[in-house]
Amino acid sequence: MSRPKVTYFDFAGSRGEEVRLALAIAGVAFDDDRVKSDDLARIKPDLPFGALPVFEVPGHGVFAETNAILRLIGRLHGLHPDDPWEGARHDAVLEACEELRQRVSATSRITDPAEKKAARQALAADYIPRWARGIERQIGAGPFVGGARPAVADIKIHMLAKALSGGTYDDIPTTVLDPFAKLTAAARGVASHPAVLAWYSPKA
Ligand SMILES: N[C@@H](CCC(=O)N[C@@H](CS)C(=O)NCC(=O)O)C(=O)O
Repeated sequence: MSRPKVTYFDFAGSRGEEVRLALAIAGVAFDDDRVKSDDLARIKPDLPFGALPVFEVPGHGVFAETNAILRLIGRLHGLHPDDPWEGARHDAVLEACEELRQRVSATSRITDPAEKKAARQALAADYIPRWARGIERQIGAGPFVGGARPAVADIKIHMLAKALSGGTYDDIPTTVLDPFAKLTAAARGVASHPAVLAWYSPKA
């Protein structure tokens, strides 16, 4: 059977990497199509919504919008709840993570350095801790949103935590998530998942 394909930029972060990690944890072999930023203008008109990532499944078409792709992979491979009520709880985490990403990314487009710094400091003082408290309220006994097993919602939490704690954004302290033990445990649980460790281990 032909393999699905993920198309995204060539770096280990953000939306495309969430999709790659979901497939890695699901144990699904896929074509990892990495495009250069310069290629985007050429392929953009053919993308469902003009942006990446996209997920192509032979016989089913090309899917866009990261959270929709994550839910699809999650439902197919036991990484998103079948139960509609529990699914809606996980959906809220996916959407809250995407909102955080959009708010933080928006600061990268601010050209005035002082204004950018102030915007990021404001996020670190208010919005990010509020977001983190909300995420923590969705993690019960843990370590993951749904309990013992990771879901696509946890992959999303991991990717945001990796960006914030990894110093991707100047003026957002890398310690901003440290007070949130449940959130950081979920993120660590994904980072230390055997399939994720294998994904990042040098390929022969
Ligand atoms: N809502 C979309 C946003 C997709 C998006 O903005 N992707 C970025 C890369 S992370 C992109 O393709 N940017 C280039 C562009 O929009 O021209 C999703 O969640 O997938």
